[in-house]
Amino acid sequence: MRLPRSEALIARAQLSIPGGVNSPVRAFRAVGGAPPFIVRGKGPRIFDADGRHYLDYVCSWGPLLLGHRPPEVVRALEEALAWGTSFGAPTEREVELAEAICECMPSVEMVRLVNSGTEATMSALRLARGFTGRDLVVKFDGCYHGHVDSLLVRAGSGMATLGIADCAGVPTAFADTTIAVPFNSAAAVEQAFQDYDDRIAAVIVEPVAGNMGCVPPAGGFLEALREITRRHGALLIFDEVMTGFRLALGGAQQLYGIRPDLTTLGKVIGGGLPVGAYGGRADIMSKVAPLGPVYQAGTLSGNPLAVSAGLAMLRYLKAHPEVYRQLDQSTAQLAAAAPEGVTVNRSGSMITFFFCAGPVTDYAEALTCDTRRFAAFFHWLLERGIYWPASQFEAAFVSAAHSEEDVARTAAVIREFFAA
Ligand code: KE4
Repeated sequence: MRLPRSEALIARAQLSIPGGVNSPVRAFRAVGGAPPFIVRGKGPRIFDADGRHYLDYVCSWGPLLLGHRPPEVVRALEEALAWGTSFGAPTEREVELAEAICECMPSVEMVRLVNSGTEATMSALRLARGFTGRDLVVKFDGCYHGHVDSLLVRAGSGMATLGIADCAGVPTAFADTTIAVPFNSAAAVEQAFQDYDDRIAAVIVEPVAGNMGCVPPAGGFLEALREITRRHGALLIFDEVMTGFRLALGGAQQLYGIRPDLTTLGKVIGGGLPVGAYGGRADIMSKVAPLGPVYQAGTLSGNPLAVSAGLAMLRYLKAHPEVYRQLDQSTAQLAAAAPEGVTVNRSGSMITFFFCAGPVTDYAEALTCDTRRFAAFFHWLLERGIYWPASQFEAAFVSAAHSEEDVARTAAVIREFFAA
């Protein structure tokens, strides 16, 4: 499929931006071809520089649970813009967003707003170390928690997409503070505590993994993490940057009934603008400056525009809980389009078609997939006006703006691929 304007734009972009993109997975390196340059979005659709449009199942990598330019968010932004863009001072609006997050996620007794998921996880790790006085952190192969130095170890998302095992530029001393074990293996976590016991500050996990493709937790896995960390005096951190407010109003922790010590958030809570957050037990959060000795700061943290968009999103979701049932039903329709020999994992409106016989319960199994066949799947969809994540190791996202007809057409195009 030729996209002359986008092809010219990516060539131009590469002269001033590494790879022509501001985030690696956007470069289409794993699937080939020039990425469409997007001009605008509306509802479930995005429109590119060559006049084509697509049903969008990337949804800005998760934030756009209500699709592009939902009226409530646009209105909130217009109102906020009339007052100013940034003050570097407290505002009532950021208190309202913090209160909304705490109300929806009871484990979050206090929360600090930042500007990205990476800032959230980086800060949560520092806080866990400061609170426990311990240095080591357990993470899971294939999970991705943003580009935090010490967490770029056996990470998923763009690192899996590009086949980067361990990131250059991360000092060995930093990487050595991370113990990476297989996802869904409580035994491996138990062993890590046998080996390093009172040196482990925290276990950080995507409660439903999305960055090796979608991999839900095995039965009892999250409960085991909760029990093991509590028994060893370590903190349990749920990285809900992707799952928070997407899988349920209370996130994965509501779905699975687990109360983590800390939670990190992003994506949906910004309504498409840059917001991240970390929060949890008040006794832990009380260690954060200016209350305590764990320092974290940010020029644009709690930015009035971003916070207004996020607050409008959360207020809408609180008033319309039926959205989650709709999202689940739409995504189930897509899952039903997969034939034998393809493994579909999904949780709520997160879904991945793995090109292997399966099951896919961890990173090692995800890596057995036929990524060339995934690339063919990706382009089959793109050429037919469906914009899917450009990597086997990413989750696709359905929005509330995708109509029954949109989803039915997408399922039909997927079926055609497998029948071809
Ligand atoms: P950001 O710094 O990109 O806002 O959030 C980092 C992050 C943290 N935790 C989880 C569970 C995440 O999924 C992410 C970011 N997700 C990727 C998509 N898999 C962002 C897309 C990109 O890197 O361009």
